[in-house]
Order: sequence, then C-alpha cells, then structure tokens
Amino acid sequence: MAATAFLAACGEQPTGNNSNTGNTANAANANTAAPAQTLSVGEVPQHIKDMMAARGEQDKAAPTLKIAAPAEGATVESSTVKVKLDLSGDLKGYKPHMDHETKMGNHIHVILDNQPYEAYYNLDSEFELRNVADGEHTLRVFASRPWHESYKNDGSFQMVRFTVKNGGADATKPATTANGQQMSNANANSNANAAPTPEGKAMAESKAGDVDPKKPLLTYSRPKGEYKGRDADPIMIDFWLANAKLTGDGGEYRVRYSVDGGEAKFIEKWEPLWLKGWTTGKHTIKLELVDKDGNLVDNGGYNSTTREINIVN
Ligand SMILES: [Cu+2]
Repeated sequence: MAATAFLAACGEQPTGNNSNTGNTANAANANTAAPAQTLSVGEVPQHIKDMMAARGEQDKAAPTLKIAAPAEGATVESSTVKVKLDLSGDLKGYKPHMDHETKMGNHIHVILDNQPYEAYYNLDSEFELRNVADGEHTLRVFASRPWHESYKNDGSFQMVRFTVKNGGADATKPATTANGQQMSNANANSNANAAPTPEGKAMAESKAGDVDPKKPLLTYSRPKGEYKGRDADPIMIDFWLANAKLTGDGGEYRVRYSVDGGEAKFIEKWEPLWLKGWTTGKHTIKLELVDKDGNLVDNGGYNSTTREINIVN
C-alpha cells in the first residue's frame, strides 16, 4: 500500500475538473497557503455509477428494518449489548453481505447514541456493542449500500431506547477508534459458516441524548473514518432524516454543513452530496438540521454533529 508521503498541498496548479487524477486530486486552489481547500459539488464518481448499474434493481429496493433486540425500553444487565435486526420489505435482491475480496457489500449502519456508525454485514449472526456504559442509550439503524449511501425509504430507519444497568463496562478503556474505518475489521470472522464470533465493537463511553422520536431528527452517517485513493475525492455527505422534509422536497427544513469550520452551506434536497477538492490531512465536517430561518432544530443534541475524517492518500 505505497503510502507515498506526499507534499503536494502547496504550489499545485489548480486541478480544474479532476477527471481521474487519483492520488493527485487535491489542493484545488492552493496558491501558496498550506492546506487551503476549495470544495465544490461534484458528480457521483464513475466507479460508483458502475456499481449502481451492476446492481440492477437493488438501488430501488425499499428495505424495512426492525430492531428485534434490544427491545424498546429494555434494560440490559451487561455491557455487551446484542443487536438483532430483522430485514424485510421490497428487497429486490438487497442483502447485507461483505464480499471477501473487495471487502465491500450491502450493510447496515448501526449507531449507538450519537457515535460514528458501525457496519453490520451478516444479519444471520448477532452484532455486539461491547463495553457499553451504564445508563440510557439510543440505538439507530438503517440500511446502506456498499458505498455507504443509505436507503431513504420509510422503514429503512429504526430507533430504540434502552438502558444498561450494572453492566460493568470498563470506563478506563479508551474508545477503540475515533478515526477508524472499521469496516475491514468486521470480517475478521468472515468464514461464513464457522461458529460465528459476532460482528461488533467496543464502544466509546456515551449516553443517550434526550431524543424525542416524534420530532425532526437528523442522523449523521457519512463521511467518517479514513479515506484514500479514489475514495478520497469526491467524498459523499449522507445522512438520515426522520420527521422532517427539506425545503427542496416540499418541506420546511434545511441541512447546514460546514467543513473545517468554514463557510456554512445548505442542503435542500435529501440525497447524497458529493464534494470534491479535498486535501490530504484531517478535516472536520459539521452537519446540522435547521429551520427556514437558519435556527438549529434541537433534538437531544443529535441534530448538530461534527466528525473528523482523515484523508491519507
Ligand atoms: Cu457504510
């Protein structure tokens, strides 16, 4: 994995429309200032379009998820919380599964409280949230494509609240990762039929927000983790919206985003947004649900979320 250390941020010529510059797609407008980055809205990249085409009808599926465990309102007396999901609906061939070679595949995004999501690939085996702290928690799940774009039909998204009591989580244990694209770990046990070690992960300490499931709720999904190569430019912003319609979809809300604390921009239609022009290094992305006047619509703190990503190239 030739991690060529790579000092391109300064002095590159503007890359204009970077058709296929691979690792060198960066620093769009860096005249001399170091990590200057000018992002613009780009197209769905060709390799994603190719995957869409190869999937036939699957992209038009309407998967329905049910959280079988933990049950809404459940008390779990363990710091290991087993997640069990049922998938039904109009699937058109949609099935979570990781391809061993590409390490990609349909999967479910699983979110404890407002942490970065974890990927869940094999619904036939349980998924474990490990080291979950005592207290109240929310769990959110939704169906996702191999390139992490969520299915946005009713029923794809589910949320429950549960409580961990006397779970014995080790509070000194550090969060497993803040920068991890942990997808590839999920298949440590991927020899399909072998006695399943459940997928799962130790969780950072967190608590539920005071979320009202009937109120507008923005769930941050992408970007997250580490990006390299063709995946690093453009990068997709994607989220789940419950109980709220954006202005461009006939509603009254907007999603406001900003990168690296810069100028706020707005998303007015609920669909993935591909941004190009990323420079190598760490970046923060903030996503917020706002009303027509630009005021944050609060819901337990979840409607304003900032994540850090790392572009390694
Ligand atoms: Cu994903």
